[in-house]
Amino acid sequence: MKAGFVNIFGKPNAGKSTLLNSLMGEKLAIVSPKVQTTRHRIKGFLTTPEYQVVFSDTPGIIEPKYKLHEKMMKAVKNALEDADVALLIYDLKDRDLSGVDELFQSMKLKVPVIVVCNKIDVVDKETRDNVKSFFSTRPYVKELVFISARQKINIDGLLASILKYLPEGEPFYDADDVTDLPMRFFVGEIVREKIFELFEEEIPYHTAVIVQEFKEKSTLIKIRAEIIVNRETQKSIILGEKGSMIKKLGTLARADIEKFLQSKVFLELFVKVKPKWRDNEFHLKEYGYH
Ligand SMILES: Nc1nc2c(ncn2[C@@H]2O[C@H](COP(=O)(O)OP(=O)(O)OP(=O)(O)O)[C@@H](O)[C@H]2O)c(=O)[nH]1
Ligand SMILES: [Mg+2]
Repeated sequence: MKAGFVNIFGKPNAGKSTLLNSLMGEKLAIVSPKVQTTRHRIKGFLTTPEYQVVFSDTPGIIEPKYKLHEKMMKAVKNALEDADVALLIYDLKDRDLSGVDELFQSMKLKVPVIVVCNKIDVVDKETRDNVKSFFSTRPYVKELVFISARQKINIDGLLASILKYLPEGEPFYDADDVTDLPMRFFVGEIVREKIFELFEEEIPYHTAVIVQEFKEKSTLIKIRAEIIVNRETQKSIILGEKGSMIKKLGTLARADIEKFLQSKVFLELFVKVKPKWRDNEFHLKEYGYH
């Protein structure tokens, strides 16, 4: 039996969460075209009779500007420390190849590194060949794999490479478990994903979501979630004219939550203003950023 931690790292928007979902064959992590979507380390357990891979999606690596960012980078650091295999994701659309290379080197990984070049579906052969010859000369790269996380191209090839480096060992988690995070975490994330979808500019970055109530009734699950924002103006944007936006948000979120929980859901959303929550140790803790 093989078992180990395979942790996914990279710059924001590289496709880490999309990759976690493709490897798992189900949607665990939220995805958006904007940077800094993921704020927590999210584990997914892929178990067969031969192996258990504990995948971890992590926030994109950034220079922290708020305490929230510091917490996010702490999650990355923790994942750096317990990895058995590291997947370093490079977005083939990212022109700053040497910057990415510097970042990857600075991580000083002592475990096998697989550089995963993502978004193969949107670049030409010349770009691919250039990237290939570039990474082939880098001493920290054990293996180089080209994929499309979104189009699910070469995910099996990547998994085969991962299994080569996965250590022998007993499973860490129950074969029936897919993750160690509670349902209410994923519910909050789905609401956050819809906020990324519906609102422009800074709104998603000033927002946190906490699920205050999660009650399984006989025919449905009753969920009450709070959307935290920094300012009154942001609250009124989220509410929209006569509550039109929050209604839209609730409809979109509920559809996905029902799919995820495979149950009917009654979803109540509230908006609360907590000035400067992103720099407030107490609030961050309250919203799950430990
Ligand atoms: N064309 C293309 N787009 C992709 C691919 N994989 C991911 N994307 C898109 O890239 C964007 C970012 O994807 P995410 O999975 O959220 O990226 P991430 O690395 O988790 O981003 P952060 O959580 O912000 O660090 C989304 O719009 C995805 O749909 C791919 O293989 N091809
Ligand atoms: Mg992500």
